[in-house]
This record gives sequence, structure tokens and C-alpha cells, in this order.
Amino acid sequence: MNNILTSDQLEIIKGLMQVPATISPKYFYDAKGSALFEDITRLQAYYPTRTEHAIMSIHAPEIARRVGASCTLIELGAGNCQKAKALCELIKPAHFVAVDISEEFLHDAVARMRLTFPDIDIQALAADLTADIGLPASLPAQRRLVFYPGSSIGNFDPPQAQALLSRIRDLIADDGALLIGVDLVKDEAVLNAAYDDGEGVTAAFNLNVLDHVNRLIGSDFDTNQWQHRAFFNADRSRIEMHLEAKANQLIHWRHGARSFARGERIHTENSYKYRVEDFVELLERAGLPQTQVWTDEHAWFAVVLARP
Ligand code: AVI
Repeated sequence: MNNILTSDQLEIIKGLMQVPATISPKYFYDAKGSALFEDITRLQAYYPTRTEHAIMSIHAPEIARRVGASCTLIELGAGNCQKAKALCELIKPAHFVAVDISEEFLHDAVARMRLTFPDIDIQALAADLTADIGLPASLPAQRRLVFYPGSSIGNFDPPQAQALLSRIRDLIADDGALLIGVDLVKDEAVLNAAYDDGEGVTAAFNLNVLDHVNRLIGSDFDTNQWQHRAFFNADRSRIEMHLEAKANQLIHWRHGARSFARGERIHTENSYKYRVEDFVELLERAGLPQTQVWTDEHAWFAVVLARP
């Protein structure tokens, strides 16, 4: 067996050896995790997806007018491309690039998009947004619209979020724009229910990361020995997701091991909730000072159009 570790393996093992242990949320999205996330987006308790969809539908004409004619649409975290589909109908770009970390999932979605939009040049790009997004060299540099829906920006710590927004600003040059969804601070009970739903779908999504990690580093996590924990941390304005050990256990992987005591946690995700003014400030610091904000009637979610 090859003894050289891949960067994913190194990152996972480093996180597991930390106290408290961490697993990056990017490892949620194997094929099963991506499908479970789609199930989450359909849950009654998980308000972000339908709220963002409602904002985009109600304000579609104004959004289209303000976005203007965009030559190239680039969707980050495209998943099943459902949201880009509506935007393609609205702004009719010449090119569409779907970027996502889950390659298997992306290819099927892009194949369906090509059937729906035979006149648009459509490409799939498997990329990790924490690194540089290497767009195809053939893509026109003018009038790019980066679409980053779903409040996935909230899964980055604010400094990382600002760094990603700066990289987006570089991708769009001076005549482009960013259309982004961001989840807002609200009643804690609403937030907690969205990340700990009664049907156990979010729990299954969280636990699935252990099966994915087992495949990636050859570890022996048993999902029956762990439980889902999710709660709003008001001091840091974020939902935290953890996996908590139900019993003392020793986890092995190739050439390594770590013990976990009953009750010890692995931190798997943060989901930051912003105030509109704080998010606008973050965009400004990233070089995107011209903003237009749309929200829903409860001000639970915002869709922001930002330009250099
Ligand atoms: C992908 N991301 C925006 C989701 C969120 O709400 O932070 C991931 C998620 N985690 C648990 N439920 C949904």
C-alpha cells in the first residue's frame, strides 16, 4: 500500500488529532452527503432554501434588471444546479460554469442542464473553494456574474469568508458582479430547529461524515457510537455542529489512532449568521462596496448583489 498521504488525508488526520477534534465540513459532501443535504433543503424546519427561493422569485425582474446582461454565469457550490436553472432562464448567459466540490453529483446535474439549455455553453468544475478557483482559460473575462446562493458563505469563519469574497472580486474584474445568499441572525429557537430537525435528516447528514472519513483515511468510526449535536452560539453568531461520543472509544486509521472519551466532541461545522450591515461591511472590505440587498418579510435571509 502507498504510504504517501494525500492532502485530504493529511488535513483529516491533523483535525482528528486536535483537541477538540475537528473535521472540515467539506467532507460532508460525498454522494450520500450531497443527497442528504438536498433532503435537508426540503425540510420544513430548514427555512434558508425556501426563503432564498421566495426572495429570488419575488424580486426576479428587479434582480435581472440590476444584474444586466451577463455573458458568463459562474455558480459556486452548484450542487443540483436547480438555482442556476432559474437564473439562466432570467438572464440567459452565453456561458455557465457549475463549480462544486462533489464531482460525481455535479456531472449528472450538468448533463441535465445541457439538455435544458442547448444554447448555453455549460461546463462543470470540481473545485475546493478554500483554494484558488481555476476557471477554464477559454472563459470570457468580461461581464461575469458569480452566483453563490444558499448561504454557504456562512460555513467559513469571517476571515476566510473575506478571503473568498476577495478571490471572487478578482474573478469578476471591474465589470462583473456577485449575487450571494446570506443567512441572517434571528430567534434562536428557529435557528436551533433548522439544524436539529425532528426527522433526524441533519443528524444523518452530520454522522455520514464519519463514513466518508473512514473511506478517505481507512479509519474505523462506528456511526452508532456517535450522536448529532447542533446549537446556536450567540457570542460567535453561529450555529455549531458537533458529533459527540456516546462511549469511550479508540479510533484507528492507517498508522495512527486516537481515543475519545464519552461526551467528547468532534466539531464538524459552523454556520455563521450575519446582520445585514456586518455582511455589507465584509463585502466592502473584500473590494465589493456597491451593494443592493433584498430580504424576506421576517428578515430571515438576504440576497445581495455586490459590485466592485
Ligand atoms: C451548505 N450550508 C449553507 C448549510 C448550512 O446551513 O450551513 C449546511 C448545513 N448544515 C446543516 N444543515 C445544513
